Amino acid sequence: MKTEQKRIITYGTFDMFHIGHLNLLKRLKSMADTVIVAVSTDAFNLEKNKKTIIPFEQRIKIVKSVKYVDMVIPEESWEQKTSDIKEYDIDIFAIGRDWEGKFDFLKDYCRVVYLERTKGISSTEIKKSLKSLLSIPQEDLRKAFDILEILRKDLQ
Ligand code: C2G
Repeated sequence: MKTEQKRIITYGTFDMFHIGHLNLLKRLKSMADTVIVAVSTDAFNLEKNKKTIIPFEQRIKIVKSVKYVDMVIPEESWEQKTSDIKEYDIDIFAIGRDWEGKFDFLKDYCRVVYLERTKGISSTEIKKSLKSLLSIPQEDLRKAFDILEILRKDLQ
């Protein structure tokens, strides 16, 4: 007998897509038949006080292309979760443990699961390491490029 098709939803910014995001989406696919991902719009990220590098149109395309994802929708507000769960007939709401307890009110509508995050990687960490490059003195950067130029010529 065919078991009922389970549908799961998650929400997130998914900026600078990395292995932490991929692990989460893979985990969702192991928990349900249909995986729906609501990707935060740039406007909603402003509301979340979250600065992003990659614009929404690109972030949602990247998430949609992940083989574990069946459908993507925009996340435009904090309030949309309840109506999304009803509209898309969701069985499980899942999100990383960094949100532990924040969405327990959704238990009235579906199962709520908080998943382990992947250690050692986050969009914030990536942005911090990119920013640290800016602290390298111009002179040192110039020397580095000069060396690279020499190496390039040698390799030709
Ligand atoms: N994540 C993870 N491991 C990491 C980094 C992120 O499992 N190393 C998970 C987060 O826990 C989240 C998802 O990947 O479930 C997306 O992470 P973010 O883009 O940082 O999502 P966030 O900005 O927290 O948005 O309404 C909910 C919010 O929109 C969640």
